[in-house]
Amino acid sequence: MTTLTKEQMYDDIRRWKKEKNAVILAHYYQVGDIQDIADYVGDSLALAQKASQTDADIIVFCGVHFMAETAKLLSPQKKVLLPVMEAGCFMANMMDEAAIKKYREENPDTVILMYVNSTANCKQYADVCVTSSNALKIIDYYAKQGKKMLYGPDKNLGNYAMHKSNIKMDLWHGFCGIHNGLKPSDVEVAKKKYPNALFVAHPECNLDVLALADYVGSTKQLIEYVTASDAKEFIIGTEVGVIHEMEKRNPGKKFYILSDRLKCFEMKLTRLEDLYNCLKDETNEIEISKEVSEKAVKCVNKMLEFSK
Ligand code: CIZ
Ligand code: SF4
Repeated sequence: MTTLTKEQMYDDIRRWKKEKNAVILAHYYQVGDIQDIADYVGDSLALAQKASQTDADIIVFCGVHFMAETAKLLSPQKKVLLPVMEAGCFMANMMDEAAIKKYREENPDTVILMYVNSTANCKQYADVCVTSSNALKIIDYYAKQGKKMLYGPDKNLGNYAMHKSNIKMDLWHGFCGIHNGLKPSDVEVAKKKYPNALFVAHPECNLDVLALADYVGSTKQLIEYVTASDAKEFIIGTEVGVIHEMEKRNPGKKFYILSDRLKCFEMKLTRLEDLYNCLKDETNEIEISKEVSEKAVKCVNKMLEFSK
């Protein structure tokens, strides 16, 4: 247990970053104190791009395990540290390596589109990776080629893409426990309470919730939407951490979280103290075998080609 104040921890972190040539990447779902000291805050696509471009020797990834793994896939020669090793992702854990391997073997001609929220072990069997920021574009590309497709593990984003683009894909039956738990009645209650607010939602929510949204998008897209909008109040249908960046960019606008349940326990495991200790001691290094890494990185690179 450290008894340092936040500012004292920030001072040490800044000093170590310079001394060690380290960079701190943080996801929008992290607590505000971590977002505020990070070099880059973003969604998993932007953070993967940063990880592939940085010339730092150490990347401290404040997020969940699959995100740090993605950074390691793109920078195998760098030390990638995850402050809390147990911080996983409910959805990523819903795809089992043996099951996707079997699907690959039985469906050699199907394009496997793998949501970035998946383990490196599973990514080995994918043709292309996608995030919520680029999923529609990449799915559309393969649909236009008349390819048979599997999308997973998130059935909700898959259903949303099929609904938007009028295409068919096989879907894995994974979901995010936090977004999937939202109900249209939650939206109706919030809209009554805040009648002037627009409702924005993440595509990891069910279609019946998305049908009530004024705008659907990834965290980055939601942040950009509320910033560009003339409206002054918003009901937020994604993990509560995004509100930190929304408020920073939009003083004067009001943001209401749709439900108190929109808190990712895994993302919130990481406290400033964990980042502090991790950078100080250089602990919790992500390791991926060369064999897995060489296969899994291909689908991530393929995605980055689409995102240039
Ligand atoms: O892709 C990401 O970073 C996630 C998990 C959500 C989002 O929409 O940004
Ligand atoms: Fe995974 Fe859901 Fe947490 Fe995102 S919010 S990291 S999908 S459990």
